[in-house]
Amino acid sequence: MKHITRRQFGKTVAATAAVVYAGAALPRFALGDPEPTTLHYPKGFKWGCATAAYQIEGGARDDGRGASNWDVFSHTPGKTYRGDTGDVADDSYHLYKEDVKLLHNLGVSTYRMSLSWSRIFPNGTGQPNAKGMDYYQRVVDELLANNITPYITLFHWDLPQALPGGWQSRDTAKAFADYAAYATRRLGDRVHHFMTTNEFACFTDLGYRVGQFAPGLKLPDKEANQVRHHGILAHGLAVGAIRANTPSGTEVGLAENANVYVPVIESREHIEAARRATREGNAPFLTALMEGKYIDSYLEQEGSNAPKVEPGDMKVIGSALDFVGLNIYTPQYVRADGSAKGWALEENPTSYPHMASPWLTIGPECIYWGVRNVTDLWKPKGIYITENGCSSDDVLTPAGRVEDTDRVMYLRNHLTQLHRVAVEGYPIKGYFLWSLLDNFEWADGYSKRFGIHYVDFKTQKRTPKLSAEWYRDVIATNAVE
Ligand code: GBH
Repeated sequence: MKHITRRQFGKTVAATAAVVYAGAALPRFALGDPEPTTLHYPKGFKWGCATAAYQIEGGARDDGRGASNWDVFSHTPGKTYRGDTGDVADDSYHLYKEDVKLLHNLGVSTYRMSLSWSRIFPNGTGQPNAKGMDYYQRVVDELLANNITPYITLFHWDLPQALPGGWQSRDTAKAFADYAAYATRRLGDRVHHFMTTNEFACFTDLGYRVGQFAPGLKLPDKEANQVRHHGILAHGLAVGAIRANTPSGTEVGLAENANVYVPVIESREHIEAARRATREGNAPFLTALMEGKYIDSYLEQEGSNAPKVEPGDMKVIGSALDFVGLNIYTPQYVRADGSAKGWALEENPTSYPHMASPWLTIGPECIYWGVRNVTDLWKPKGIYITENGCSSDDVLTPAGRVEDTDRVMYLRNHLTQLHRVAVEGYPIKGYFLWSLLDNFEWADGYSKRFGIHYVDFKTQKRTPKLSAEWYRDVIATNAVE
């Protein structure tokens, strides 16, 4: 793909410069730093791709799968773009071997996928459905046969519809732990990395307070805060359930879209402001997990709407983790101010650039500061970027190509910041690109494409985009040129 590497290019420039300017003092770059800009990642760095069950599987009624809240929500008129649903999606339920082949061709060492809870427990609790579990055994075996290590998320938003009250009920947290126990016991001989939940704010606040995601409720603050509490309690209970049902050495974490606070200027005061913002701005979720408590500023802010906590809850919620997974897409800029709080959010100007999804503003430093703030505050044993990627207005040309130059630009810049944080010694272990292939983008239906493989949703044909070619090179060289 490349005709001349930067290394060769650098040598050529240096040789030419030496002839023309022999004897003169030259700027360092002209003398040919052997690899001026090649960014090498640590040895053994894990490169992967991420997906989620409801977004790719389809097969919504196959082999005894029960309905999830997202089946119901997406089939409710007006909830998703043009009424799109995950009934078929990428049909990965039937085409999973093809998808593992895509992963193999990329050369990834890891793959992050999720399980559909209602495939395994059609009613959320009670009798498991053997055929549902069998499907995941097949997928895992196919991955392992291709030397790809599975990282499994137990809950990526598709909640069994049969559970009364959904996340409004504390019993759902217990049901989740039972499901986690069963699924990880069945997979634990072959799978050694599990994530409990994906993005608390999305399945709690967006589902129950804002109403934009399933189940589409707009509850008052007190009830919505209780939903949040049940979400993090479910995580904590599942950590214990997984540990009790898998061999020692199994790694347990989660995938969380913590708000990433980037200092407006990298000066000491703004860096300090961003660190404080990270702790306070993530108080209901990541901070509660890392510290095993709701911090004072959150309790004060919520006052009488604060969640009801039962004895022992916070200890469970604060269960030790083997790694923290961060889903990182966008930055929030923060500056130090004179207030008692010490920080304030900066608003972006209207000219601030974004990708195809309007919310997806571009600020590659979010990768660096996301990892750094979380490490500086809580020193987790390991961190993964469990999602990073973007939507583009991809077009399949008649020649069968997708030239997603903007996605390559987005990814290259984010990986540059990933390199920066790795060489500074932060405990970053791996990176999962969202996503392997175009898929059901929740409320946006099929209108937003996040894949590095283009999917024709009529024929289910997968076509690697330019970004897939580019990512394959990154993985092969363990470097960004
Ligand atoms: C992730 O969420 C999800 O884990 C993944 O399933 C999803 O496909 C991927 O990102 C891409 O979106 O419409 O302005 O109200 C990332 C966090 C939270 C970002 C919800 C979009 C809606 C913003 N997402 N948010 S808006």
